[in-house]
Amino acid sequence: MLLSKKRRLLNKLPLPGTIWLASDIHLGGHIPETRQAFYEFLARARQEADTLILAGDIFDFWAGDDIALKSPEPWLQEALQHLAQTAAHIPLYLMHGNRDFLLGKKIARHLGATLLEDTVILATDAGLVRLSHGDEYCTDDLAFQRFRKIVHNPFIQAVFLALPRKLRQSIANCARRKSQASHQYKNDSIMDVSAGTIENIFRQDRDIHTLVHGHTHKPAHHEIMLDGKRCHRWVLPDWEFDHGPNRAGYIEIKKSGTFLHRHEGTLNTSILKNN
Ligand code: LP5
Ligand code: MN
Repeated sequence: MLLSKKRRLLNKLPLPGTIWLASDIHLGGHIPETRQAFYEFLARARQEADTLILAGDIFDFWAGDDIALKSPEPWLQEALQHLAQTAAHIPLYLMHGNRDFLLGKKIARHLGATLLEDTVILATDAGLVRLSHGDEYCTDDLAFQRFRKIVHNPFIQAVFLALPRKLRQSIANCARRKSQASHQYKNDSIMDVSAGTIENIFRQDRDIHTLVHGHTHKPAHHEIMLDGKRCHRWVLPDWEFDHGPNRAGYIEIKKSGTFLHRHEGTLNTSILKNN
């Protein structure tokens, strides 16, 4: 009984039609080519999708809605305009990532978008899909989970958001530098999702056969048999057109199935899982 009650507590979002999901674009002032590629993606989504969900790490970091609403840098102003234009055409949903967990209701309202909880169950034409950014699944990365617990504390967030804008941006930049530095000494495997955590998610809820998440920058479709249940884990691609080989992509969910569309270098590939 607890389980079904827990499931009922998870936000269930009925989304008929064609859903496009993307994450880990890490929009910032330093990546003009990536921004342009993303704006072209948004224009296609407005034409071809019924709903667009941006599942976290949309921005390189987010230090408060007030910065975007009162005095955005030109690149951010432009990005917000493209997002608002998209939300004016199709329902746009935003989810927190580990970079932009401070995205608030004010900016969502300003864009005409809806801010989702950190985990949501999508009721789609292809069945139920559990969606989250994915950083919470990286449970082997104890330093990150400690950091995450601290910065998700409402009091800590309130104190941070009350700081002057410049100080918040310095702290965020410092956090970004420390994070990048910490990757040097972290084993790649602990920066991926924990297999045990993923299995527990599927075991906890018999109705969930499909997980979608981003964060790990390891786009793929994983299929696992668990207690006789065929389970699918889809990982969203990250986006990069300014440093190194181009990469991007999105997941499309519709009646005919789930598709992982990837752009890598000059290659475009799609993986399809029929329902
Ligand atoms: O983000 P990425 O891909 O580099 O790595 C992530 C994890 N790192 C993070 C940290 C973010 O990058 C920081 C983004 C800016 C946040 C803005 C607000 C900051 C303050 C808010 C207060 C309410 O998420 C990384 C994982 C990796 O994914 C893979 O999963 O390993 O985890 C870490 O790097 C955690 C580090 O091990 C320890 C924390 C470093 C940050 C310390 C911040 C100190 C603040 C500075 C004060 C002057
Ligand atoms: Mn992330």
